[in-house]
Amino acid sequence: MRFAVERLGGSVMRVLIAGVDGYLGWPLALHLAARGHQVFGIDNFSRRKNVRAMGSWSATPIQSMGKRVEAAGRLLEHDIGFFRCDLRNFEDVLRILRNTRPGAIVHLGEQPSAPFSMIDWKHASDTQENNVIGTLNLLWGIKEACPDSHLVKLGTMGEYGTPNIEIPEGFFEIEFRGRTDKLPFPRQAGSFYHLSKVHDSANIALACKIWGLKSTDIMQGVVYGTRANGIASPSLHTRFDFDEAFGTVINRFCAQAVIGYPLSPYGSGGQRRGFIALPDSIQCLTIALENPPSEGEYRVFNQLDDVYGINELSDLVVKAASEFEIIAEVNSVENPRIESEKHFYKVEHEKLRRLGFRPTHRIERELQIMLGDLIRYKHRILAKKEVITPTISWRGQVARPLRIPHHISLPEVDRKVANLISDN
Ligand code: USQ
Repeated sequence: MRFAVERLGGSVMRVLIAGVDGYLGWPLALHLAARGHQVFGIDNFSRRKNVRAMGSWSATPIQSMGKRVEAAGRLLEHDIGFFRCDLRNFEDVLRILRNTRPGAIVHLGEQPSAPFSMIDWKHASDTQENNVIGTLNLLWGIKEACPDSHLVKLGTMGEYGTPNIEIPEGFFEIEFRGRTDKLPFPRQAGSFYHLSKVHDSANIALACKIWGLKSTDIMQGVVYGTRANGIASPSLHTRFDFDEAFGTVINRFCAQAVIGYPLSPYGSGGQRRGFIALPDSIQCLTIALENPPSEGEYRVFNQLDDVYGINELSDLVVKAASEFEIIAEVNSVENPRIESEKHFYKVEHEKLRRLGFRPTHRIERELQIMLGDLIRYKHRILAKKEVITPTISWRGQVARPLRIPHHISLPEVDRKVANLISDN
């Protein structure tokens, strides 16, 4: 079906979210719909499959996509369109872009876990194929179907690594042997996952340069939290992972505290990273969408609220847990990754603030909200507690036998996709 392409008033847009079933995708869909945008989502449900393959599940019980869309309609009067689609299938991507003709596309549809990409060659190559080819297909699809639309692409702060100088927003002035230039800041990724996003960035910059597309490449820090605007009822929950591959560090620390499992800083815990709470990530993506770059522009935003050390975070979670009368212990484990544990880390992150980004809460408040929510789902974390201990090693050895089958393919292109699209 071809959607009616009526003129939308003011700054209201048709927005296509790739990865709408994910941790960020679903709350972003609710938030954008509440702001009056016409929202369509696509997903291949690989996140659900891959978390299942890790032997885990979301601590917050989440609904099927059909029920999510139905609940958003019933409870919030949002009309969110959905297509099942694998971004690796170019014909399907092109057909959806032609039918929906979005003014903006938010690309969150990638395999997001560094440990998952380090399991073995199969997971490394599946991650890079899914992420790099998926993004390349979107770029070619946009060129063919909707070259004026704005691509908001989720990159990662991990593209830059941890250099011994301040990290600028994408580009820096450099003087070398008497000449100066403004160049992309060097990328030094630490996993095959993070490196897939480096490749994406290079492809997007090229597409903007040669075809005049416009894109915002978001270098996002580690996200944490259970809530965002619009999650008005348990049937609208977003997912919350805590396993060693898909759980990010603050989320894992909170889940660990709730079930009385020691918090797990890796190594000496001196690693420093940028962090942003879930509602603030949604706020920033919305700001990027509603303030597009000009034609042909490739711009980079560093999207984070603040920088913390891992030990500092475990202290904050211990303190927040004590307010719920939970005595959380900390027990650092041998670092399964190869990364600096003591390093300089300073990040420029002004562009989003200049466009109006204001953090919703201090981290202490966000931790209270998270712990309060997770206590309700303690039984679900307890039921899967064996997925918490890290077993995937960057050195290629697995600390103990993996629970997961050795060669999990990301899902094959689902033949139902074509039917679903022609049905619509
Ligand atoms: N860490 C611990 N203990 C744990 C888990 C992690 O000390 O139990 C440490 C890691 O060693 C690392 C830091 O916490 O130094 C961050 O690890 P993470 O698993 O929270 O995040 P990371 O693997 O870097 O990836 C996550 C998301 C990814 C996103 C990235 C942003 O999974 O999709 O791109 O955060 S960033 O880290 O800024 O590159």
